[in-house]
Amino acid sequence: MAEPTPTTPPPDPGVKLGFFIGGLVLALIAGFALAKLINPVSPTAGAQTGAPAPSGVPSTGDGHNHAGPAAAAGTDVGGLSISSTGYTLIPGPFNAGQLSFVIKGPDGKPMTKFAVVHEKELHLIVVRRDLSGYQHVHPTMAADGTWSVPVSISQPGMWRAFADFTVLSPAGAQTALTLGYDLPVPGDYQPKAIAAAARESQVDGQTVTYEGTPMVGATSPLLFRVPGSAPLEPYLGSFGHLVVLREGDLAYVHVHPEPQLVGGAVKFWLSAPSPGTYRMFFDYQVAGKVRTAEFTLKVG
Ligand SMILES: [Cu+2]
Repeated sequence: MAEPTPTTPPPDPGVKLGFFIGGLVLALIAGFALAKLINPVSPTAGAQTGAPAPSGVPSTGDGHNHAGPAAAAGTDVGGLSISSTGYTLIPGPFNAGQLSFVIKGPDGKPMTKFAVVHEKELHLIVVRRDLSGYQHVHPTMAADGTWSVPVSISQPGMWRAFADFTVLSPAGAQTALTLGYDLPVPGDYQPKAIAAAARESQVDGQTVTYEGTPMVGATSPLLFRVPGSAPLEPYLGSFGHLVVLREGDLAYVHVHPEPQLVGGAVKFWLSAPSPGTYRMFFDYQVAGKVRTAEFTLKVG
């Protein structure tokens, strides 16, 4: 397969809300490829604040804009902090099978209004600090703003949870955030070495590949394929979701998806925030089953 050629820039992130078409992608989440509807504002600790969505604009499948690819280069990470732009994640009880938290707003009260992004109000990524044990789950919120979800955290070590969401202020303003916090699991921690960099990954008997060469300071396309499998299916409003975490500090790198398959591949746009080693987690669905392919990526 040919390397993707010259990088067509992603859609202009400065596009105004009124020009949004479902799935138009702008400059996540999230690390994960969450589409969120917001104005272009320089990211601060992974935060984006924007105006309320005009009525009639669907709240799912909208572009997710973490400032422009160029403007964001080198800075577009989240998840390093438990608090950002007035919003703070307050961890609740945690054990190996369940975790919970609330998101408090600037007034100190739990937030209860969240925008639906990629079909969910909040996406939670859990991974051990050695980048093993990746899980992508969707907590449910109680009426008082307490989020909770079953997780499978049985291996000892320090784990990290990333809550990726867009909160709605009482006035309707949207703030997209990724807040991260640690989950200590007692026991004899034997960190796993990160796998060597590779463009191919095996999951459940399926081979998953990617093309593209992410760089620092430029936004580059990444195309993921599952050759030989049944066609990729939409999952949470997109043909795939990509979470990219930086080894060393687990910065959550925002990735920007294209809404449609491109030549059978799921296409993302990624600007590496720095040189270093990254672990990419590609969630995709084939024949009704969601799997995650993992890749180590080295950026020089
Ligand atoms: Cu999710």
